[in-house]
Amino acid sequence: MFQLIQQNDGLSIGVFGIGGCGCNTLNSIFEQRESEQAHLYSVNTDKVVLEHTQSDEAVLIGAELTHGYGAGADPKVGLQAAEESKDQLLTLINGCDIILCATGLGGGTGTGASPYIAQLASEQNKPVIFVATLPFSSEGQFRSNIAQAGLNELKEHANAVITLPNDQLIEVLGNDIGLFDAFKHSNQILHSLIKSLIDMLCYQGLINVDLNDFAKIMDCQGDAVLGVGKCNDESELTTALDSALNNPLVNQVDMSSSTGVIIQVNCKDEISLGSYNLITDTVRQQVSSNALVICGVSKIESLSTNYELLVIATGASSKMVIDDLNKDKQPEEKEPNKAEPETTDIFDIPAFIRNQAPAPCTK
Ligand SMILES: Nc1nc2c(ncn2[C@@H]2O[C@H](COP(=O)(O)OP(=O)(O)OP(=O)(O)O)[C@@H](O)[C@H]2O)c(=O)[nH]1
Ligand SMILES: [Mg+2]
Repeated sequence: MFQLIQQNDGLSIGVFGIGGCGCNTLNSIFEQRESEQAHLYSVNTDKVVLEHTQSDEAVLIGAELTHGYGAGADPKVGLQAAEESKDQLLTLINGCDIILCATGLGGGTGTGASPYIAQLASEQNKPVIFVATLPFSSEGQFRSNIAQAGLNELKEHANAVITLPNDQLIEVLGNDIGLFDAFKHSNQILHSLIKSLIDMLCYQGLINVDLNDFAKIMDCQGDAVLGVGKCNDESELTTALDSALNNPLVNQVDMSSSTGVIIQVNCKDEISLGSYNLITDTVRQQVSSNALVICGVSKIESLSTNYELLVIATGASSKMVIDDLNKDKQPEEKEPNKAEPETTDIFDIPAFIRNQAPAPCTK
């Protein structure tokens, strides 16, 4: 059980990007960061990636073990690297009230270091939430197995693990979208989940969800659902709620067994009592009748849309496991979302692909 904290005024949120994917996500969070209460920490065995990641503090883990050259898709090396840098990680963890992490499972650093970081955080009684990608089937069974083992371990230590299977990027965005644009899209989702959590915890609400409420919900054992929906018109709130609960890029979890839920409504101006009740009732009906339901409402003038809904449900059982994702699937014929063409910087290229090219040798 977490220690109770009086108020969220001085709340400090540590956002850790672990491994190549986690660092990519951090870059997008850094560019759009609004809250000074969120501190961004990039954690990697790969020195070059760290040098190109925007964060408040870069932590090169396992410098003696890997000499800054990555964990070579070996989670054991990722774990040993994190163990080597335990003191530095603990100092950062102890400076935070809550830990939010982004990582990609299937490589060495993210898969090996993440469960260890989650364990360190939970030993310090800090709530710790992960958003993690699962590898494409096309990356092979080896990475898939690594990811599954890492996910199981991560679930043992983290309060909540939200997974985004990369395969679902193909299903949703279509086969024709460029790989880098697909990753950007996925990183944007990782980012928006983390940003909504930060907003909920940092802005003083009219009806406030604070760290104590949050910790109570995070204490529920089991799988977690976390979704964000946005809209401009009050009449679209139910559609926004639906997209929060059914984001096709996020692994689906059966909410009917959830035992704890937070529903956070952020609005630029105001929300009618009727709409507020409709949202809370709709969510309440989808979870266990005994579930603890906590609702919050905040007025945030800087929102990008008029309304933003965040739903976190914990204590549920997962419908889908990674093996299901690796079965042969025929992607539905869908009009791929045409992403805006954007220039691609070398460091927009996911590290696990980039690393297949010879590394610049600085030794
Ligand atoms: N959605 C998304 N997935 C990514 C991205 N980068 C990597 N991945 C996925 O994450 C998995 C792990 O890759 P990395 O994060 O580069 O690996 P790492 O944790 O740095 O591990 P090592 O490089 O082996 O030390 C890959 O197999 C990909 O499936 C990204 O930017 N977005
Ligand atoms: Mg890497």
